[in-house]
This record gives sequence, structure tokens and C-alpha cells, in this order.
Amino acid sequence: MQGSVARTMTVSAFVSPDHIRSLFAQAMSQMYRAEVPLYGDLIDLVAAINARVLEDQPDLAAQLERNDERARLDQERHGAIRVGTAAELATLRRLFAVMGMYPVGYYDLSVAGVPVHSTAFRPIEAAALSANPFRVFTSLLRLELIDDASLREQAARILERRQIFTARALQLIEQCEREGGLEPRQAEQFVAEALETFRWHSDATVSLPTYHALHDTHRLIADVVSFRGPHINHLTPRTLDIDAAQQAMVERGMVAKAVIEGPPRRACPILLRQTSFKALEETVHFPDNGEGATGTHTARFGEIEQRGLALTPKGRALYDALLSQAREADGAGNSGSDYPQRLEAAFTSFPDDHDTLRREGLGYFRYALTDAGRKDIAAVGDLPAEALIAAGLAIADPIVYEDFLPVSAAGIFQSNLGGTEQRAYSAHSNRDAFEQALGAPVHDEFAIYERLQRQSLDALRTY
Ligand code: OOG
Ligand code: NI
Repeated sequence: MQGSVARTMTVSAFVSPDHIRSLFAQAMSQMYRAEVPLYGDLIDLVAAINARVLEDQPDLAAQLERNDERARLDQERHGAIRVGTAAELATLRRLFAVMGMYPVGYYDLSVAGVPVHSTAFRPIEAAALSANPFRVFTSLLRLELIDDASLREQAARILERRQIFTARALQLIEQCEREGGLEPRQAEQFVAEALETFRWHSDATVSLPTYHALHDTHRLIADVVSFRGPHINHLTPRTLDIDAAQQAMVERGMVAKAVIEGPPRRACPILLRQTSFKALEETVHFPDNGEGATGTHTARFGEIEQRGLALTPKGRALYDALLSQAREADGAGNSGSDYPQRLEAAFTSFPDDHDTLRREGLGYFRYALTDAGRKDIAAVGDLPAEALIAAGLAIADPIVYEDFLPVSAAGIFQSNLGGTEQRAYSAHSNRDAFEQALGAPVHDEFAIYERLQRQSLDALRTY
């Protein structure tokens, strides 16, 4: 008995990974607000729009409340970073694990002319997601896609030399791995040290001519290779009405991307809709021949997103097919002025009510007993879920999509790199190489949603 109490006390001396993640997300948000004032404006605007939507749509407010999504909404952000080497990616995996964030999904962006492949570090358990769903879209540069051998080797040498983590951050990661957690003071220190990795540096590590050579190969390569660390390049709040948010931004004179990426506006939002705002042009100091030179670099931008129902593999296949139908209708991608109409038209074949989406197995849902169901457990018995819903004994709410979309991500990269690089690289998806660099397999997003849905179904019987 005494032994078990002592064990419990040892365990509880550690700060939960969820709490460390929340502290980290807040610290990142504060840092980015100070660095990029546009971000602060976006946060305020999105908060105002969300408040209005919740007031105008009490059903939606109740649904978010029931699913532990209301409280997390105000904190909810994703960020993005780009790293240069396998070692950097592998250490990032360990750093994010301290905060309960694990790699989910593999995104190949080379097909869209962006020489990276990516994953998203995020929490995966229901309780962790409702505590704080902070996610970081993390890309690894694929130097092997640079044709010019001498530039490729030069970039590799530059990357080999840098250390993007502080010594103390590395110590604390090791300690957490060894002992199973961090104590409050260590957790605070960890957050402060980890933050250093994601800070913007206005002094480049390469000369201006090298920067130009890298930049001419691909802007993204210059962004990854020329600096001391993988600066966070955007931090995105979640809005409940992206069309209203986009309009409000344009009214305030922000230069928004022309098209909202992802599915069209719908009664039942699915997956993810995103729009971003032009990158800042920032002054950078380049070390040149002991004298130094001043130039500019564009990397950091603003973005907002609206999240909807997580789709099953069947639903996702339908989404992918309809999206490419809209994009390829006349070979114009999403650039034509009639793209919004084409997108709308294509998606009329995607069911737009929750009952059909659920019955056709297109999306994942979280099941729960209604008051009537809780009062009449005998009637619940082992009736199938659909029968419980029909009898008013249970309801099913959409499980929110926590991940990203490769076509959208490529569009975001492209618009913010400022370029029009549209060529695709000939080398293709290489998930094995990515996982080898990461030092672990990525989690399968569908398996995670499936588990969340299954847990809710099981809980109907164990109430
Ligand atoms: C990441 C772009 C992808 C998203 O929301 O799809 C992304 C980057 O520019 O590094 O953040
Ligand atoms: Ni993003």
C-alpha cells in the first residue's frame, strides 16, 4: 500500500505533457505576436468572429461544448517549421514528445514543386486533444532534389555545422526520456529553451551571394539553409467562419491569398479550409567579407483556418476526386477566376448532411447518449448505434479533422514563397526515407480517428 502511494507521488511530481504543450503554445503565440504584428490582428479578428458565430448559432455552440471543443477553441493554433537534416528532424521528434506531440501523417509536397516532405506533430488522445490540440506542420528539406551538385554539397555542409537546439534543451529532453517526465521548474525551463529553436534570426549565417545562389535554386532552400534555426513561419488560429474572417481581413486592408484552399463552404464543414496572408519582407543582415551586407527575406506570414468533419478513407477518396475534378476541369489548377464556381459544382456530389455522411461511412463521428438514453439504459441495451439515434437515445457529432491537406499545404507554401514555381520534381514520395530520418514511423491519421469513434461507441454501453 505504502509502495503504491509513494509511486503515485513520484508520478504526480511531473508536469503533464498536456500542460507543457499548453505553456509552449502560449509562449510561441506571445513570441510570434511580438515578432509579427499582423498575427495579433488576426487573433483579435478571429476571436470576434468566433464569438459572433457562437452567439448566432446556438446549436453549433452546444455541439462544441458537448465535444470538449469549446474551451480549446480560443487556444487552438497550428504552426509550421522547415528543417534541413535528418538529425534535426529526429531531435525535433524527441522535443515534441516531451509535450505529448507525435508525428501523424506523411505529406509529399515534391509533386507540387516544393522540395520537402512533411509530417504534423500533434496530440493523439481524446483528452490531450481537448486539453490543447497544438500542432506543428514540420517539413524536411530534400536536398537530393537540388540538381546542382556543388550547391547541394555546400548546403549540406552549412546545415551540418549548425546546432538548432540549446544545450539545456537537449539535456532536458534526455532527462525527460530517462526519468519519464519533467518537474515544474524543469518544464518551465524546457519551454523557454525550446522556444529558442523557433525564434526568428535577422542575421543570416551565409553570405549574400550564397543566399542568392540558394534562392535562385528554390526560395525554400534559402529559407532553410541561410539561418541559425527553423524560425516558426506562421501560427494559425481556428475560425468558425473562414468566409467572414477572410472578408473582414480584406476590409482591413490585409493582402489575402486569392482562393480559400480546401473544400467549398458547406452546411456541414469537412476537413480543412485555409487562407493565408502575404509574407512579410524582412530586413536581414548577411555576413560578407567581414563587412556585412543588408538584404531582405520573405518567410513569415499569417494564416487562418476552419476545421470540419474528419473523413474516412472512403470520404477522403471522394474529396480527392472532386477536388482534382474542380482543379483540372480546364487544366488551370485553382487559378482561374471561375474556380470557386467549379469547386462548388464539383462538390454537389458530396453529401452535405450529417446523417447521410454518417450512414454512408464518409466521416468519423463521436457517439454519446442523450438525456433520454441516460435515463433509460434498459432501452439502450445493445441496440445498434443507428437505431439508438433513430430512437433519440443517442446522438452523433462530427469528429474534428486535426490534420492537414497536401494540396492545400502546397498552395500555402507556393503563395508565401512569393514564387510561381509550378514544376514538379521527378523524384517522388519517399515515406521510408522520411521515417528513417525521423527515427520512427508516422502515425496513421485514419487509425486515430477510427479509435476515437470506437471509444465513443464503446462508452455508450458502459455508461
Ligand atoms: C507549411 C505550409 C503548410 C498548412 O497549413 O497547410 C501549412 C510551410 O509553409 O512551412 O502550414
Ligand atoms: Ni499552415
